[in-house]
Amino acid sequence: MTYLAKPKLHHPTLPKNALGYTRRDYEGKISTLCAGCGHDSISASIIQACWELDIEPHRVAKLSGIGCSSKTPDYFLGNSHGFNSVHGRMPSVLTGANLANRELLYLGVSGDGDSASIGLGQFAHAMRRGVNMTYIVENNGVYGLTKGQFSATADAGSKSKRGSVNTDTAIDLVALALQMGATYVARSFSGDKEQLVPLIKGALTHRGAALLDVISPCVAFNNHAGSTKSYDYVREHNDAVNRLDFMPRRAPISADYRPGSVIEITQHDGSRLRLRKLDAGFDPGDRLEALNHIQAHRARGEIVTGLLFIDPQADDLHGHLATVAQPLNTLNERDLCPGQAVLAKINASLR
Ligand SMILES: Cc1ncc(C[n+]2csc(CCOP(=O)(O)OP(=O)(O)O)c2C)c(N)n1
Ligand code: SF4
Ligand SMILES: [Mg+2]
Repeated sequence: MTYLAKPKLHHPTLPKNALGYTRRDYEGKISTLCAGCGHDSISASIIQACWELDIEPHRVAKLSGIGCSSKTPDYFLGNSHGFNSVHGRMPSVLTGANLANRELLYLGVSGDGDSASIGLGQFAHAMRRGVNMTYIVENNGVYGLTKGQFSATADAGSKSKRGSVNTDTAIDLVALALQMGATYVARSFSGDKEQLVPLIKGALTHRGAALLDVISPCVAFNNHAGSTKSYDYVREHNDAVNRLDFMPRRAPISADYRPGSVIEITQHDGSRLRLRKLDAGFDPGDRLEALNHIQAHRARGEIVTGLLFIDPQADDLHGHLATVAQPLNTLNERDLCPGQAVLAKINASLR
């Protein structure tokens, strides 16, 4: 039950991060999702990533839409800002909040129904505008909360629990984000924490629109034979192009990587992403190659995971619009309302 608070007491020897917080300080309420739901594993990875990055919880704004996936922000970062919006409308609420205050870290959490069905337009526009955010889609191919109807990311030919076959073409949110200009695009699997945690860390430190599409099996409605979003199917068809290691700004450089199998990427904040290449020919700096690669593998029923595209020096919506750096609620009345003369000048410039 959501009203059940977790006990505050924890073992005194739990490891602490640089801020003196334990992992438990990044948890939320007790989850009410089905036991085994992939979404709970994603929440655990978000908690791990934020704890390891020494993020101050009050600097995070977590926003979501509607669905089992969109309920999850209640189960992590209980000391952060949160806004549970309307179905499919998280991206516009996040965009507005981000424009009002760029000093927070924006974490959008959504589902495949929330983002690829009712919210598809909002999803596309947030990506093309370059909103500085980490946008996580917990993708199970169904509307879990409303009892398992196919969502728009369900593969054509895949079967529902009752055996009906999906005849519609699937929307691939990774491909769409790449086309819309997102500057950090990755796919992962809820059951692969080793891959997912560093991908979340890379996204949280990226400036610009970062999309993480995480295949997250729904054990109640989409974990059977014939589903392409089940634990078994994803484990058997997962083709990882690379493995990411995240190094914060001042971490010492260790030399335990074979030259030629590693690419090192420095982001604008000085953090470094070290990519161990599993597919020697794959270049995450090439948007077109990423698109071709995922489409070619998709045709063979394979799910490509890893960091698929990154522009480490990308700019964001604030840079594009040259907005004021200060949060709007800290501006004084004179700045917010500069008076008739300024308004007349603006109006004249538009005539
Ligand atoms: C405007 C509106 N339309 C429809 C619904 C019903 N509804 C609630 S959740 C949901 C789909 C959720 O699917 P998804 O985003 O994939 O989340 P999941 O539960 O699978 O994690 C729908 C259609 C709603 N709440 N609001
Ligand atoms: S119905 Fe599916 S998506 Fe919702 S909590 Fe249960 S397993 Fe997770
Ligand atoms: Mg879903």
